[in-house]
Amino acid sequence: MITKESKILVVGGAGTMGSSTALHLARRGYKDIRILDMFQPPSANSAGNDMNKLISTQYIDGIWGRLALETWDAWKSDELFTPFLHPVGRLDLAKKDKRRVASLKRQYDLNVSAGKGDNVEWLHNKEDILKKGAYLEDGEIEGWQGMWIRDAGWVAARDALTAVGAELRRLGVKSAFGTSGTFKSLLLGTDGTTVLGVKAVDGKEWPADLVIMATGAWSPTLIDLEDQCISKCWQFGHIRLSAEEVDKLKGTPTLYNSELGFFMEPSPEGIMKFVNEFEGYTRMATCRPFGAKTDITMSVPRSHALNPTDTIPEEGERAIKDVINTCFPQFSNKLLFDKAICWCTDSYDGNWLLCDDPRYNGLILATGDCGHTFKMLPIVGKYVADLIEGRLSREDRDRWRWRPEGKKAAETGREGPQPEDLNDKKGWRHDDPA
Ligand code: FSA
Repeated sequence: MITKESKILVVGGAGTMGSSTALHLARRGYKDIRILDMFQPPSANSAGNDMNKLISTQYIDGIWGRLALETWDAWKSDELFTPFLHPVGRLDLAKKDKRRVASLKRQYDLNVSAGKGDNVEWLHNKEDILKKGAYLEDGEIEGWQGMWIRDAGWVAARDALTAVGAELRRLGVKSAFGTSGTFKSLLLGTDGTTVLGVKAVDGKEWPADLVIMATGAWSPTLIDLEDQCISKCWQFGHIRLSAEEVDKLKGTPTLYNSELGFFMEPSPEGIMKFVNEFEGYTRMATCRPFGAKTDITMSVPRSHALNPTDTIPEEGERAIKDVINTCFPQFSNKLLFDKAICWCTDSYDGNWLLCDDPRYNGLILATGDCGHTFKMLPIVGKYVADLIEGRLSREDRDRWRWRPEGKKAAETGREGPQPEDLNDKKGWRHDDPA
């Protein structure tokens, strides 16, 4: 029985799901929470440790639609988060692929039939698009179509994570970082199933009544998840704009094109991030997560923070430049810098794995998704807290349950081809020229 006095450890507590979980628990009055992480908030291993992330509300059907509306309200009303929301709207566009245009049109129609027609506008052609995003006037966007979404924009991701970290300290949440905050194994009772705490890589033992693993892309490498999640990486780079160029882009809608990539307005200092959209890369390697009897070959993240000379594959750089050249040919000679990969873990059906781990007593998993969780920073921890308190609705409990009986993570429900492997790509690794 978990009470407000119970000792709770949040592993990965300086990342997105972990810090949100610690926040909701602390706000509910839990008194003995400790976050463990390799890095202080904002964890340098977290995909959320990024200048900006997209946020949007057009996914009207399904669970991500429901959560998107809830989180939009939270970013707008929770004083901890409001400074980081930039509600500039979104252009969600497709180049030529008829299936993608049709899927956007379906979303548009759903919004209209749900009485949310004022949140979206269908853009039939370049002329319509330019009315919402004049910044694309030099872009090669002939034949593009799609929709504009009003309740959308971007969030200052790293700054928001930093603010949550500071709030956790203010609320009395304890922490441990470095080797004594880095998970090595669970501590189990003599029955082999009761969780008594966590052992860190330096041997430090942290006793606990409840352990929450919110370890993002590292989750499958730390606890045997029986193939329910597959970690993959995506890549991004930045360019530097002049004050005049920044001025022109200030407050403009974000642009997402599932056949190409996405971007948001630059920072006031003139740094603009560009991302190409694709199915991500795996990095197959061998490891032995806690609970596995033998080594397992799986996709294993490689921390950019621990390998700061890593950049991105040559083909990724070409794909990112393609986004820039297509949308802003006038920026095509700018240097792409701060190129990096970041890691997410997809569950095979795209839903969170947010449940009690049935193999143990006192272990909760909060991981796995389909690339949509950063925008849930204000609310995801509420669901973890509800799970702990037995208040999660039956439907949500079922959706996010332990479910190794499903398809395997490698057959992830995403559209498009299966991911290729980073080991086969050139140009990203600079410490080992062989
Ligand atoms: O519309 C969106 O909010 C894009 S999610 C961002 C993203 O980069 C994905 O596009 C990518 O495929 C991966 O899931 C990581 O997250």
